[in-house]
Amino acid sequence: MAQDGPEQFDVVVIGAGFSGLYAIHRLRQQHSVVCFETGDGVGGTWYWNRYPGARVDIISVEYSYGFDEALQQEWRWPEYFSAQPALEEYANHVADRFDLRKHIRFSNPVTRMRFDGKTNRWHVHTANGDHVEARWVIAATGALHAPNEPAWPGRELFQGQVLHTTQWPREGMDLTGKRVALIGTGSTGVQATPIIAEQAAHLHLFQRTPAYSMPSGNRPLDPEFEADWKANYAERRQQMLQTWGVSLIDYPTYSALDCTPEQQNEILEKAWRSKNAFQLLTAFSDVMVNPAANNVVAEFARNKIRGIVKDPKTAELLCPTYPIGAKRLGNDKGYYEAFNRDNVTLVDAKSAPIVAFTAKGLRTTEAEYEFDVIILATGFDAVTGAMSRIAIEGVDGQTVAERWRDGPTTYLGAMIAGMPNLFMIHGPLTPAAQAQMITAGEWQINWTADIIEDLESRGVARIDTTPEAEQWWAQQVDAAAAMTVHNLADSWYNAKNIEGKKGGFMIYIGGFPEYTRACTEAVAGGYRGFVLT
Ligand code: N01
Repeated sequence: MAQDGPEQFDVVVIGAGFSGLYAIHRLRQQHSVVCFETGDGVGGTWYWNRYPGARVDIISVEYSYGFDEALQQEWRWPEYFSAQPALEEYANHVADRFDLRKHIRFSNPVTRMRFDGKTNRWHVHTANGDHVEARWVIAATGALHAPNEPAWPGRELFQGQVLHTTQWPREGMDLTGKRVALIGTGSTGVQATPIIAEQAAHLHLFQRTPAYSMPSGNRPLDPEFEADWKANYAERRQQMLQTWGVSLIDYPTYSALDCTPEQQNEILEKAWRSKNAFQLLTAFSDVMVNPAANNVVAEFARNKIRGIVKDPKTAELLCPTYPIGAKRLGNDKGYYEAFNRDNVTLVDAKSAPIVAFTAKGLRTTEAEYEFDVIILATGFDAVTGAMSRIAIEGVDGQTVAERWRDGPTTYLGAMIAGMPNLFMIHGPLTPAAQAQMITAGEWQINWTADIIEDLESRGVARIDTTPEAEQWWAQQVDAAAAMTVHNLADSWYNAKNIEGKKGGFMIYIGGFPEYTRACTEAVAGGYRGFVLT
């Protein structure tokens, strides 16, 4: 029978990444749920990012769901740091195991949404022409989803292939014998470089800002280590939530400046070899908050680069001058070593920026280069991009993109004033990628679902927040960022990775316990900062 008007649901979930999948699972216990996903499969970040070398930098036993004891006991991770295929396989397993696919409409991105203030329901429209109405929307759209592709002229002229790292073909790409340009030296470029270098006839890596990176130390998962985790999983998950980044790495209490140079070096050598991605940043208590302490670690890392890279000029060009950790620390398997190969050339795209695509390759202010393939590892319109690119219209007709023109405003990273009943997971001004995202996402989804269930039990149809609450939260976010070295570099953390993008610090870095305390206290304090009607 033909249906009149929009389909009715209690909840729309946007995105079937790791957070979206758990949101479906949690919410559908008491609600009708539909999820719209842009891709044709589940996994979000780990669906899109299949470039060579894509791998997580958090140990697999942590970077996984904790909501189901049987799942975490039965699942076997092959390696300490999971590669993209293992993470995508896990997402697919979870979708099947918990029968989530029936709620998901694939290849069907949400294009626009409008809140109807009379019915207190969202009208959600998609690319395939779906129109649904729901009381609640959970946007699990991903902090690193919308690609940043520099708008150099002439892309249509280029006779070879050009692609962003999120557009890597599922069947892979054979780069054997190809002249390849890789642009960008963030975590993505750092991971892809050594693998592409092995395949390509020649790789030119275009570097605008050098990267700090340390060896990932990936290895097959030790069965004893795995058994120990599985025997203590529930307790460890709780402990993780009590740590700054939702990860059980060592957090020492001593300052770098209280150690002799010999002690500093010994500690840093141990951290370098620790096989734990972030151990350099937590080698001392003050690496991220004291520029002098930071410089001890930064100089150690620069000396590692000078020690690995044989050509002194290339080594110096690879040495960053900003504080280590201010931009995301890379995690690699042979990044610096790749520059010792004859078929790898580092191009300084800072002193001679890329200005155009040409029929045969790229032009910088200084030279022309010929390529068969150009790979853009140029990152993301991070944190805000995925939401701003959907036309989301709130109570006063203003869209999210308009509201965020000068930077994102949110309360607790979860709600936007004037956009009632819309909750974001890993939204702007949450800890996002500074916390281990699967466990942090589960926490945020549970907090959100508890709110929805509580409001429904009390007959409350609408929850909103206020500009004052947003302002208060912005102050907390800025104060936390100001205590660190993060603003001493331009990055996606502070919206300075894209020319013209506005905004202050995009994520809350006061630590996950502080974040959850603020969220929990707001609700316990009578929904402080929210407006219920
Ligand atoms: O993106 P990025 P990413 N001309 O923004 C350069 C997570 N992640 O995809 O630094 C020339 O960090 C840009 O230069 P600059 C992780 O959270 C995790 O690498 O702006 N170059 C930069 O070098 C990470 O932080 C993992 O001067 C241009 C690069 O492109 C986040 O994702 C792995 C340019 C972009 O670096 C994003 O990482 C991968 C231009 N016009 C990603 N525009 C792991 O878990 C940009 N660039 C290990």
